[in-house]
Amino acid sequence: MNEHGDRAGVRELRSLAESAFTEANDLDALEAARVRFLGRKGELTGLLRSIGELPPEERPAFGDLVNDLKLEIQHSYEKRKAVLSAEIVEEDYCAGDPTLPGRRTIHGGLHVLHKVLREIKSIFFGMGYTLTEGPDVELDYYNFEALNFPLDHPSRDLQDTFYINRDILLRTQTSPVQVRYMEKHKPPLRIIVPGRVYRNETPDPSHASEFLQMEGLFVDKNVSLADLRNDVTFFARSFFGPDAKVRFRPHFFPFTEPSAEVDMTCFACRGSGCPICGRTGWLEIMGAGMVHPHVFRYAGYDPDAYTGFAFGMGIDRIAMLKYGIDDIRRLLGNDLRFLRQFWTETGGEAIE
Ligand code: 2NL
Repeated sequence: MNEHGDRAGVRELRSLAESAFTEANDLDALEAARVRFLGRKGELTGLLRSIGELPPEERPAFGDLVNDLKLEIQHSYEKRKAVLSAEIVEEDYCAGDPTLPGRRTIHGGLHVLHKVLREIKSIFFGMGYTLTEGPDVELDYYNFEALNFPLDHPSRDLQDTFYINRDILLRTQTSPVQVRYMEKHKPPLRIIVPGRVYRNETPDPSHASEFLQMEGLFVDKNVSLADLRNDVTFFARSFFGPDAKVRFRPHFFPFTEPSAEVDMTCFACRGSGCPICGRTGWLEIMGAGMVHPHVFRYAGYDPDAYTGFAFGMGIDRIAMLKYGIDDIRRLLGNDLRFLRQFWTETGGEAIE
């Protein structure tokens, strides 16, 4: 053991161990090599025991050297073990017939509502809109007052709105997010606001107590109804097809003036009339209008300096139109037999 007492001995032991591990061709041989070098009665232990033969002042340095050596040998052992174990796994794989088809795994897909929302968002991103979101639980102030709803407006009624207390409610539309955004940002702005909204209605095929809405808001100097028409038409053609025509029907919302409901030529019959469009040739796709000056004042904008348009659409409704779904409650039901119909053939897309 005397030759182990110097640095040359340490180096020699390391290369001996390394070649022993490399030469081990299976886990049993490797284990034998491990016992030989790292075992309780192995070479390393012998080396440590020889510390007694050294003069006391050399012992600490020698101890450090042997400990480092032990770590290195352990490391090369672990490396070789990983290699040999992986080979075993590979052998197992090849034991079967590699030409057999793999087992099908069951995995999810994107919900049809999210697929539709994703497509709509990307169309508006292409037009330069950015996205913003806000709370589902809102103040009455942002949901109604700042949007120019009169105090006695019917939608403020308990019948239509889920109130948490006198001042707090579940938002009935995503517009309160735009009011909050205008308070913090100066024009020009171009935003879309998707989110869940809640209405205390008796559910039926076209009404649910919650649904997805997406609103848009564009504010700058000299924004006009023609700009609104342009963006809405571009959206309809991108989403439903290049032949879509768009028309505005006069309507009333407290937060826009003038206001309109927006129809598009039926994508199924191209306007000639069919069961999908109720034989009118037209489908309603959203509500829209020019932002009411009162709403600008509430948000801190000067209505003499700026104009803007806004629109709002029910994502559920758009999804129902595009995919021929006849009951909005299907979209909340999570019935996989129903939802699977809208996954892609490969079994769906990855979930965001
Ligand atoms: C609909 C109609 C609409 C808006 C939403 C809006 C927001 C602000 C100011 C003015 Cl901050 N207007 N939003 C405007 C017109 C229609 O939604 O039928 N949604 C499902």
